[in-house]
Amino acid sequence: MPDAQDLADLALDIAREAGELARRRRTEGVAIAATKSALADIVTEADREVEALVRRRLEEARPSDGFLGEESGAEPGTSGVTWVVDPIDGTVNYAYGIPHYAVSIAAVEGEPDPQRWTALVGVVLNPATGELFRAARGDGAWLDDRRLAVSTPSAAGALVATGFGYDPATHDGDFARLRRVMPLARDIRRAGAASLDLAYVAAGRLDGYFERGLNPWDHAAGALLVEEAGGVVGGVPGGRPGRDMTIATGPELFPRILDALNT
Ligand code: LIP
Repeated sequence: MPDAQDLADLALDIAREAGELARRRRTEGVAIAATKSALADIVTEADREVEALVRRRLEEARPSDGFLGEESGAEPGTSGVTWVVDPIDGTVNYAYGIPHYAVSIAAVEGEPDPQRWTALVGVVLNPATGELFRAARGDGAWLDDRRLAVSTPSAAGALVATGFGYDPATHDGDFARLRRVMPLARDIRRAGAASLDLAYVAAGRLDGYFERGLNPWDHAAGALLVEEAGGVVGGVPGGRPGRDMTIATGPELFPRILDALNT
């Protein structure tokens, strides 16, 4: 197995450079380059430029690794390690100038399939705040130099984050699931960046998070943060985080949210 600390050091260095580029482009003004799955699903020139930087740095450092990125797709490798990258997670926030977006970089071992891979390293950096969340398997989850731990909901209920798909046709189902979770919640948050929602669960800033429709690059790094902070991640019953559902909570809340989402 590759040395997770070496992978982590590389991911941190690249995330910092990529984050600075994203932050700088934001101050210069953001151009929408195209729409993808729906009119609301946008990609900016910065998304593409940041992913190209990450991909180039990884190819220079570890040319036999695989790559799976939101904007440039998949490239198989021969080393058994694949980098799963969302160059700017929270693209709509980024385009509107909301300082809540992240560079998300994960290194996984095995098949580049969220149902099968083993995440080794996860880094989530918010360039607007400078907060850098990181985890290496077996080494805990950290925010800068503070070790992270998931929370347990108070008697008032759980603070739960979620998100809604870009396709309006999916919203009825999303709202129905939200209605089923509400009895467990003191309140809901919808901040617009899955990787940061997951990082906040790891940090105890949220008691839980669930969302349908995520892509592998949205949850690859953040899910490892939650696990290394003592949390539980999952998807459909018996499954792992994936497009059908992603759930991340502390141990106490997980079965209750899973039950609410599947009754
Ligand atoms: C976003 C996620 C967010 C979700 C959005 C979108 P993007 O990723 O981070 O949680 O609700 O629909 O998928 O598109 O900004 O990389």
